[in-house]
Amino acid sequence: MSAIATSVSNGVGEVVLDRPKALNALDQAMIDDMYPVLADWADDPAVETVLVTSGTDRAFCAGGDIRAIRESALAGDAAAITRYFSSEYKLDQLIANYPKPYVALIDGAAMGGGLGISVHGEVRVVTEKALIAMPETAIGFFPDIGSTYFLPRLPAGVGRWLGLTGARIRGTQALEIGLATHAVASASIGALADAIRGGTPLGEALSAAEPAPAGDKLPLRSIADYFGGTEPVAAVVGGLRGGDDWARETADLMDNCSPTSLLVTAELIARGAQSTLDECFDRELRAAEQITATPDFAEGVRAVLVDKDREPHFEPATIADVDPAVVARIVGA
Ligand code: QUE
Repeated sequence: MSAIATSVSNGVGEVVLDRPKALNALDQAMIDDMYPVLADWADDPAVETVLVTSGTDRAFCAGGDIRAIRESALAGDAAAITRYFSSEYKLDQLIANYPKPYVALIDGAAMGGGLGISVHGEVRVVTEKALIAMPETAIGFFPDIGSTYFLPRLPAGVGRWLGLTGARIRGTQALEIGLATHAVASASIGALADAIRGGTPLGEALSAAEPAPAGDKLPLRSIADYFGGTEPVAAVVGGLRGGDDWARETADLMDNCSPTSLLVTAELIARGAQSTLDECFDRELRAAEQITATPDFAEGVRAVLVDKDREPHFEPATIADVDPAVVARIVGA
């Protein structure tokens, strides 16, 4: 076994994510180990409920193994990249179609690939310490893991806002928009996990948990005003620049992102609104293969995760200079 631990007791199959030094970022071995276990449990009468937890209080799962993907890209190993994303998306699809209650307990960061193994499940429990985001535009990638299906189905503009800006939201805010199904106090998440492990019926265990303290609500009105339409990305940024403090801070977030990623993301979310989940995963796989071969991906991962200088030099550097043919090639037919 890799960085996951699995067990079955009292009708509950549990997966513990345990790669603390990498904030549980999903590597190829974790995906390869997790898939067959979940596939077995789907047909195993001894398993009534699946529980996914983190072995560290530092994170639920920070994302995919983006560093390794960058290494594969720099080495020209396209097959390794295809293997990674196709196995990751296959795992997400298994969870989306899971025949039993699939419960994720999120008490820390859940971003990118971490949302792929939680948001598609039936029950997503967060705490006030949960930090949720799709931050890929900052690394020259795009929101994947089936998010091009669920982002356009969130309340007005919220999906475009999350996907374009990489904004981080809290657990209670994720509940507000339906990404989470329950919000419980971080102090009681251990007791909730123990109750579920002990075979307490899920509904009963959830009702007994202390609710998460209320936090700031999302600025849903502003999000809808700026992101709720179908304007091109350049027009969204222009509108934000002429707006209030929140709007200008939001524009600043987008300034740190790859312009190519921003345009690819807007197009994938627009197409995802009209597609099935399976179509979204297929489109994302082709786009992931294409975009990881571009210099912006290697540069974005370098700036955010390798050198951590957070000063990526994206090319082209402005939205206006991105060739629409390049976006069309990445997004596909
Ligand atoms: C965008 C991403 C990821 C990210 C940051 C982004 C991502 C990812 C990680 C990450 C963070 C800390 C770690 C680690 C990985 O950060 O996918 O191993 O220790 O995995 O802006 O997509």
